[in-house]
Amino acid sequence: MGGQKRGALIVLEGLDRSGKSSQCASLVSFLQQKGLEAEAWRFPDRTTAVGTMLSSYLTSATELDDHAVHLLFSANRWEKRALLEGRLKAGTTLVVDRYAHSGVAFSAAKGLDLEWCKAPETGLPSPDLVLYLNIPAEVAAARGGYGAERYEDIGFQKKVALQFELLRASNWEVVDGRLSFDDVQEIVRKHAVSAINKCQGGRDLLSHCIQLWDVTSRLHKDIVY
Ligand code: NYM
Ligand code: MG
Repeated sequence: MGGQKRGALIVLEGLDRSGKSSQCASLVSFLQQKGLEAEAWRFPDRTTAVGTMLSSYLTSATELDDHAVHLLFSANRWEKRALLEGRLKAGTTLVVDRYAHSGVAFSAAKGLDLEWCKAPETGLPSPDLVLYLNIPAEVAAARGGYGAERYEDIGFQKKVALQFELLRASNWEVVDGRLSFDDVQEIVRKHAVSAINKCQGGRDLLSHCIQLWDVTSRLHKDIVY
Protein backbone atom coordinates (compact mmCIF):
# COMPACT_ATOMS: atom_id res chain seq x y z
CA MET A 1 0.00 0.00 0.00
CA GLY A 2 1.30 3.41 -0.94
CA GLY A 3 4.88 4.52 -0.75
CA GLN A 4 5.03 5.39 -4.44
CA LYS A 5 5.44 8.96 -5.57
CA ARG A 6 2.62 10.19 -7.75
CA GLY A 7 1.08 13.36 -9.09
CA ALA A 8 -1.73 15.11 -7.24
CA LEU A 9 -5.33 15.30 -8.40
CA ILE A 10 -6.28 18.92 -7.84
CA VAL A 11 -9.79 20.06 -8.73
CA LEU A 12 -11.09 23.61 -9.01
CA GLU A 13 -14.81 23.99 -8.48
CA GLY A 14 -17.27 26.83 -8.37
CA LEU A 15 -20.13 28.56 -10.14
CA ASP A 16 -19.90 29.67 -13.75
CA ARG A 17 -17.71 32.81 -13.99
CA SER A 18 -16.08 32.15 -10.61
CA GLY A 19 -12.63 32.35 -12.22
CA LYS A 20 -11.76 28.64 -12.33
CA SER A 21 -10.43 28.44 -15.86
CA SER A 22 -7.96 31.33 -15.59
CA GLN A 23 -6.84 30.20 -12.12
CA CYS A 24 -6.26 26.67 -13.46
CA ALA A 25 -4.18 27.96 -16.37
CA SER A 26 -2.07 30.16 -14.12
CA LEU A 27 -1.52 27.35 -11.62
CA VAL A 28 -0.38 24.91 -14.31
CA SER A 29 2.14 27.45 -15.71
CA PHE A 30 3.44 28.10 -12.21
CA LEU A 31 3.92 24.39 -11.48
CA GLN A 32 5.60 23.78 -14.84
CA GLN A 33 7.95 26.72 -14.24
CA LYS A 34 8.93 25.08 -10.97
CA GLY A 35 9.96 22.04 -13.01
CA LEU A 36 7.00 19.91 -11.95
CA GLU A 37 5.03 17.71 -14.35
CA ALA A 38 1.56 19.27 -14.51
CA GLU A 39 -1.33 19.24 -16.98
CA ALA A 40 -4.56 21.21 -17.28
CA TRP A 41 -7.70 19.08 -17.61
CA ARG A 42 -11.34 20.06 -17.74
CA PHE A 43 -14.77 18.49 -17.52
CA PRO A 44 -16.88 18.30 -19.53
CA ASP A 45 -14.24 17.18 -22.00
CA ARG A 46 -16.09 18.21 -25.16
CA THR A 47 -13.63 16.47 -27.51
CA THR A 48 -15.00 12.92 -27.05
CA ALA A 49 -18.18 11.45 -28.57
CA VAL A 50 -19.96 11.80 -25.21
CA GLY A 51 -18.55 15.31 -24.87
CA THR A 52 -20.03 16.26 -28.23
CA MET A 53 -23.48 15.23 -26.96
CA LEU A 54 -22.93 17.29 -23.81
CA SER A 55 -21.81 20.29 -25.78
CA SER A 56 -24.88 20.24 -27.98
CA TYR A 57 -27.07 19.87 -24.87
CA LEU A 58 -25.34 22.82 -23.16
CA THR A 59 -25.80 25.04 -26.21
CA SER A 60 -29.47 23.95 -26.33
CA ALA A 61 -29.04 22.41 -29.78
CA THR A 62 -30.54 19.22 -28.29
CA GLU A 63 -32.85 18.30 -25.41
CA LEU A 64 -32.17 15.39 -23.08
CA ASP A 65 -33.84 13.97 -19.99
CA ASP A 66 -32.17 15.39 -16.83
CA HIS A 67 -31.20 11.92 -15.60
CA ALA A 68 -29.78 10.92 -18.98
CA VAL A 69 -27.64 14.03 -19.18
CA HIS A 70 -26.42 13.49 -15.64
CA LEU A 71 -25.22 10.01 -16.60
CA LEU A 72 -23.53 11.39 -19.71
CA PHE A 73 -21.56 13.94 -17.65
CA SER A 74 -20.50 11.08 -15.39
CA ALA A 75 -19.65 8.82 -18.36
CA ASN A 76 -17.49 11.65 -19.68
CA ARG A 77 -15.39 11.33 -16.52
CA TRP A 78 -15.34 7.52 -16.55
CA GLU A 79 -14.14 7.43 -20.14
CA LYS A 80 -11.08 9.43 -19.03
CA ARG A 81 -10.46 7.47 -15.82
CA ALA A 82 -7.75 5.12 -17.06
CA LEU A 83 -5.82 7.98 -18.66
CA LEU A 84 -6.26 10.13 -15.56
CA GLU A 85 -5.00 7.41 -13.20
CA GLY A 86 -2.13 6.59 -15.56
CA ARG A 87 -0.99 10.20 -15.56
CA LEU A 88 -1.15 10.46 -11.76
CA LYS A 89 0.79 7.23 -11.29
CA ALA A 90 3.42 8.43 -13.78
CA GLY A 91 3.96 11.44 -11.50
CA THR A 92 2.01 14.12 -13.34
CA THR A 93 -0.11 16.50 -11.32
CA LEU A 94 -3.51 17.17 -12.89
CA VAL A 95 -5.23 20.50 -12.39
CA VAL A 96 -8.86 19.84 -13.27
CA ASP A 97 -11.43 22.51 -14.08
CA ARG A 98 -14.65 20.92 -12.65
CA TYR A 99 -15.15 17.28 -11.65
CA ALA A 100 -17.79 15.07 -10.03
CA HIS A 101 -18.84 17.86 -7.65
CA SER A 102 -20.11 19.97 -10.55
CA GLY A 103 -21.82 16.86 -11.84
CA VAL A 104 -23.76 16.42 -8.61
CA ALA A 105 -24.35 20.11 -7.79
CA PHE A 106 -25.79 21.06 -11.18
CA SER A 107 -28.08 18.02 -11.44
CA ALA A 108 -29.24 18.21 -7.81
CA ALA A 109 -30.01 21.92 -8.35
CA LYS A 110 -32.53 20.80 -10.98
CA GLY A 111 -34.26 18.76 -8.29
CA LEU A 112 -32.72 15.31 -8.83
CA ASP A 113 -32.09 13.31 -5.68
CA LEU A 114 -28.64 14.07 -4.22
CA GLU A 115 -27.76 10.45 -3.43
CA TRP A 116 -28.93 9.31 -6.88
CA CYS A 117 -26.67 11.97 -8.38
CA LYS A 118 -23.64 10.83 -6.39
CA ALA A 119 -23.99 7.14 -7.25
CA PRO A 120 -22.54 7.06 -10.79
CA GLU A 121 -19.55 9.15 -9.68
CA THR A 122 -18.64 6.80 -6.87
CA GLY A 123 -15.41 4.94 -7.60
CA LEU A 124 -13.81 7.72 -9.60
CA PRO A 125 -10.44 8.77 -8.18
CA SER A 126 -10.98 11.12 -5.28
CA PRO A 127 -9.24 14.51 -5.53
CA ASP A 128 -6.36 15.18 -3.16
CA LEU A 129 -7.58 18.74 -3.04
CA VAL A 130 -10.73 20.55 -4.09
CA LEU A 131 -10.29 24.31 -4.34
CA TYR A 132 -13.74 25.85 -4.26
CA LEU A 133 -13.81 29.40 -5.59
CA ASN A 134 -16.57 30.90 -3.51
CA ILE A 135 -18.41 33.79 -5.09
CA PRO A 136 -21.99 35.06 -4.77
CA ALA A 137 -24.03 34.32 -7.90
CA GLU A 138 -24.70 38.06 -8.35
CA VAL A 139 -20.99 38.88 -8.38
CA ALA A 140 -20.30 36.10 -10.89
CA ALA A 141 -23.11 37.30 -13.15
CA ALA A 142 -21.77 40.86 -13.09
CA ARG A 143 -18.39 39.66 -14.40
CA GLY A 144 -18.92 40.32 -18.07
CA GLY A 145 -22.22 38.46 -17.92
CA TYR A 146 -22.94 34.92 -18.93
CA GLY A 147 -22.72 33.39 -22.37
CA ALA A 148 -25.64 31.71 -24.04
CA GLU A 149 -25.20 28.30 -22.40
CA ARG A 150 -27.78 26.40 -20.44
CA TYR A 151 -27.53 26.93 -16.62
CA GLU A 152 -26.06 30.44 -17.00
CA ASP A 153 -28.85 32.04 -15.04
CA ILE A 154 -28.52 33.78 -11.69
CA GLY A 155 -31.48 32.03 -10.03
CA PHE A 156 -30.23 28.62 -11.08
CA GLN A 157 -26.63 29.38 -10.05
CA LYS A 158 -27.90 30.21 -6.54
CA LYS A 159 -29.42 26.74 -6.32
CA VAL A 160 -26.14 25.23 -7.54
CA ALA A 161 -24.25 27.14 -4.83
CA LEU A 162 -26.51 25.60 -2.16
CA GLN A 163 -25.76 22.12 -3.49
CA PHE A 164 -22.02 22.78 -3.52
CA GLU A 165 -22.35 23.72 0.17
CA LEU A 166 -23.67 20.24 0.89
CA LEU A 167 -20.70 18.63 -0.83
CA ARG A 168 -18.00 20.40 1.17
CA ALA A 169 -15.67 17.84 2.69
CA SER A 170 -12.36 17.60 4.48
CA ASN A 171 -10.36 17.64 1.25
CA TRP A 172 -11.88 21.03 0.30
CA GLU A 173 -10.38 24.48 0.67
CA VAL A 174 -12.85 27.31 0.20
CA VAL A 175 -11.20 30.34 -1.40
CA ASP A 176 -12.84 33.77 -1.48
CA GLY A 177 -13.38 34.27 -5.21
CA ARG A 178 -14.04 37.99 -4.76
CA LEU A 179 -10.35 38.61 -4.00
CA SER A 180 -8.12 39.90 -6.79
CA PHE A 181 -6.89 37.39 -9.35
CA ASP A 182 -3.37 37.47 -7.88
CA ASP A 183 -4.57 37.03 -4.31
CA VAL A 184 -6.70 34.02 -5.28
CA GLN A 185 -3.78 32.58 -7.25
CA GLU A 186 -1.44 32.95 -4.27
CA ILE A 187 -3.81 30.96 -2.06
CA VAL A 188 -4.42 28.39 -4.78
CA ARG A 189 -0.66 27.87 -5.27
CA LYS A 190 -0.02 27.45 -1.56
CA HIS A 191 -2.65 24.71 -1.18
CA ALA A 192 -1.64 23.05 -4.45
CA VAL A 193 2.03 22.82 -3.50
CA SER A 194 1.13 21.34 -0.14
CA ALA A 195 -1.10 18.69 -1.79
CA ILE A 196 1.64 17.85 -4.32
CA ASN A 197 4.20 17.42 -1.53
CA LYS A 198 1.91 14.99 0.28
CA CYS A 199 1.51 12.89 -2.88
CA GLN A 200 5.24 12.86 -3.48
CA GLY A 201 5.54 11.49 0.01
CA GLY A 202 3.70 8.42 -1.26
CA ARG A 203 0.01 8.96 -0.63
CA ASP A 204 -1.81 5.91 -1.99
CA LEU A 205 -4.13 6.51 -4.92
CA LEU A 206 -6.26 3.37 -4.75
CA SER A 207 -7.18 3.49 -1.09
CA HIS A 208 -8.06 7.09 -1.74
CA CYS A 209 -10.42 6.16 -4.56
CA ILE A 210 -13.33 5.07 -2.47
CA GLN A 211 -13.44 8.30 -0.52
CA LEU A 212 -14.98 10.57 -3.15
CA TRP A 213 -18.23 10.80 -1.21
CA ASP A 214 -17.37 8.96 2.00
CA VAL A 215 -15.79 12.03 3.50
CA THR A 216 -18.84 13.94 2.42
CA SER A 217 -21.50 11.69 3.81
CA ARG A 218 -19.74 11.59 7.14
CA LEU A 219 -19.85 15.37 7.21
CA HIS A 220 -23.49 15.37 6.21
CA LYS A 221 -24.47 13.82 9.51
CA ASP A 222 -22.90 16.78 11.30
CA ILE A 223 -24.80 19.43 9.37
CA VAL A 224 -27.59 21.07 11.31
CA TYR A 225 -30.34 22.26 8.97
N1 NYM B 1 -21.65 20.79 -15.73
C1 NYM B 1 -20.35 20.46 -15.73
C2 NYM B 1 -22.61 19.87 -15.32
O1 NYM B 1 -23.80 20.17 -15.32
N2 NYM B 1 -22.22 18.63 -14.91
C3 NYM B 1 -20.92 18.25 -14.92
O2 NYM B 1 -20.59 17.12 -14.56
C4 NYM B 1 -19.92 19.21 -15.34
C5 NYM B 1 -18.48 18.82 -15.36
O3 NYM B 1 -21.62 22.22 -17.56
N3 NYM B 1 -22.38 25.32 -16.48
C6 NYM B 1 -22.07 22.10 -16.23
C7 NYM B 1 -21.49 23.27 -15.52
C8 NYM B 1 -21.32 24.34 -16.57
C9 NYM B 1 -21.42 23.59 -17.88
O4 NYM B 1 -19.02 23.71 -18.06
C10 NYM B 1 -20.22 23.73 -18.78
P1 NYM B 1 -17.87 24.79 -18.40
O5 NYM B 1 -16.83 24.56 -17.34
O6 NYM B 1 -18.54 26.15 -18.29
O7 NYM B 1 -17.40 24.47 -19.78
MG1 MG C 1 -19.37 27.89 -18.32
